[in-house]
Formats: sequence, structure tokens, C-alpha cells
Amino acid sequence: MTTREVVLEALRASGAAGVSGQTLATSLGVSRVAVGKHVGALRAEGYEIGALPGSGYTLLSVPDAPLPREVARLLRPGFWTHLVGGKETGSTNEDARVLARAGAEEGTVVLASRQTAGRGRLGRTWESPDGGAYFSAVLRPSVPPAEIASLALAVALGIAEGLESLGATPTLKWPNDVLLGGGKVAGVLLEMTAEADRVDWVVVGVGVNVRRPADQDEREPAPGAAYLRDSVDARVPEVVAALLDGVASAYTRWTASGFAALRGGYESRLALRDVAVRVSGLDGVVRAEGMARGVDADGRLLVESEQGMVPVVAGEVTLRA
Ligand code: BT5
Repeated sequence: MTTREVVLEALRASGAAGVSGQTLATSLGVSRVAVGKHVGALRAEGYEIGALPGSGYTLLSVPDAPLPREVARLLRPGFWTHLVGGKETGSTNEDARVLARAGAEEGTVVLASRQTAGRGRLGRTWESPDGGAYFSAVLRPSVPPAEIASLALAVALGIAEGLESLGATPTLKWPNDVLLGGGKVAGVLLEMTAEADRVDWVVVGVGVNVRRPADQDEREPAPGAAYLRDSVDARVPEVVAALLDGVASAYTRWTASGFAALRGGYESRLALRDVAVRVSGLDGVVRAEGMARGVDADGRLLVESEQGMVPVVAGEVTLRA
């Protein structure tokens, strides 16, 4: 721990009672001026620290942002080993890819409070203003590349379960959108490299809208976006920890037993069940039209059409009038 972190932990431990600058200085073996500087640096990171004559410093609130140290202390121990970043970046998926290529181990996570080049699937943009959380995790599943399609669904399920642990009631739009009240609250982007028969690494990127962007200078919220804070009172570090725990749990079940073990949970949250849909392939060509009935054990969407039950591997779903 750095001296700044020791100061922070002392503030946390002292709670509402607070701790005096002199006590901190003595226990750390530094001057009171040095303590004041660390407090200033923590305030610059977004920690709200009160200073009252007599009672000293009091930690009033931690930043409402995905700082690695605030997320790490809320995580279930075990799976996520390295958390980095936490401020602005281009794209956490890009950052995580660089780490994965350099050999980062499974369980490494890059976090950001905003992205300047956030990306969705197929070259689309992911609006990433302050108030959301953006993170990408390095996974190294020992499976053939074809199985990664269902990992995207497993991750979406893990996010839904994480949101439920906070009191929200999300639904899933196949393949990997997470909805709240009909709007998109989170999106998932998987990128990977693989040999012919084995995945080398997968970067799982998740963007979640927490607070509605309020500032005039923020970019327009994406049309159709939903915001978690509209229905659930949770701070960003808490949200990120819940989603990471949800993803770790779903991923662990997926690696142990495959998507088949998650199918029931996925289907029970499927927003499009028994709804008339049109599914286009990633090339834009219509693959199936009919009633969405669920997903199969490989995560393919089952569409009951005039030709019978058509399983669709990848694509975009639109509702039919
Ligand atoms: C996704 O793509 O939903 C995947 C989004 C993944 C974003 C994360 S953030 C961390 C990591 N780093 C990255 O650079 N990316 C990942 P797709 O299914 O293609 O949906 C994209 C579409 O969603 C856009 O074309 C918009 O219509 C809509 N959209 C964009 N920003 C949104 C937002 N913040 N909230 C809701 N919808 C949004």
C-alpha cells in the first residue's frame, strides 16, 4: 500500500468519528503537512473528506466512479486478480487486448469512467460519458473458437444476475443486450484470438449506464438507453463489483458445464419469448422470420417459422409489426 492508501484506509476505519492530522502523521511517521498533501490528492481523485477543527479528517464519501481500489474491496474474492485503469481511456477493450497480447492472466480487468472511442459490435459506437461504467476482462477459456458465441450469452446472463443482486429486474435481448424497462442498460462486446482449435484469449467488454448524463457538455444519451439509477440506488463501484461477480459466476458455470447449464436462466429472462421477430445475419440478410421461442443448448435463437424451427447462430433481432 502507498502512504496515500494507508491514509485512506485510516480514514475509512475511523468512520464518522474521524481521525486527526496529528494522529495520522504520528502513525505514518510523516509530517502533518505531508498528511495534508495526501488528503488533497485523495480529494482530487473524488473522495469527499471533511476537515473539522477538533475532530480532524472525516471520510464523507468515496468517488461515484469505477476506481479499481473501490471496486476491488467489494468483490467476492477469488476470480478477479488484477484491476487497473478507472479514469478516461479510448476503449477498455483496446486496453485489455494489449494486456492480453502481452500475456495478462485470466481475471485481469481494465476499468474506465468514460471512453472517447467506446465501441459496439460491427464497428458501431458505444456512447461512454461520465456516469456509466466501462470495463473489459481478460478470459482464457480452454475451448474451441465456435463455443465463444454462447459465452456472450453467458456474460449477458451474468450481468443480469449481477443487476438483480442490486434489486433491479432486467431482461435479456438475444444475443447479448441487457434491458431495463425496455431500454438498453448494458451491452457486451467479445473479442478474441484463437488457433484453429483453441481460444488463446477473449476480451469481454461491458458498458453499463448508471447515472443519466446531466451535464450540458455530455454527449446525447443514446436513443433507447436505460439508466440503472432511475430504478436502483447504487453507486458505481457497487454496480461494477456486482456485475463482475455476476460475470465470474456465469463464466465459471459455463466453463464447467457449457451453455446448457445456463439455458434455463437465460430463457427465463428472455424479453423476446413468444414474440414475432425477424432475424438478420451479420451481413444484413434475413435468416428467419417467425415467433422467437427460446434458445437451444448452444445458445442459438429458436425461431418458429413456416419452415419449422430455425436455430440462428448470430444476428440482429427486430420486432415484426
Ligand atoms: C454492444 O454493441 O452493445 C456492445 C457494447 C460494449 C461496450 C463496452 S464498454 C467497455 C468495452 N470497451 C469498448 O470499447 N466496448 C466495450 P451493439 O450490440 O453493437 O450495440 C451498439 C448500439 O447500441 C449502438 O449502435 C447504439 O444504437 C446503442 N448504444 C450506443 N451507446 C449506448 C449506450 N450507452 N446505452 C444504450 N445503447 C447504446
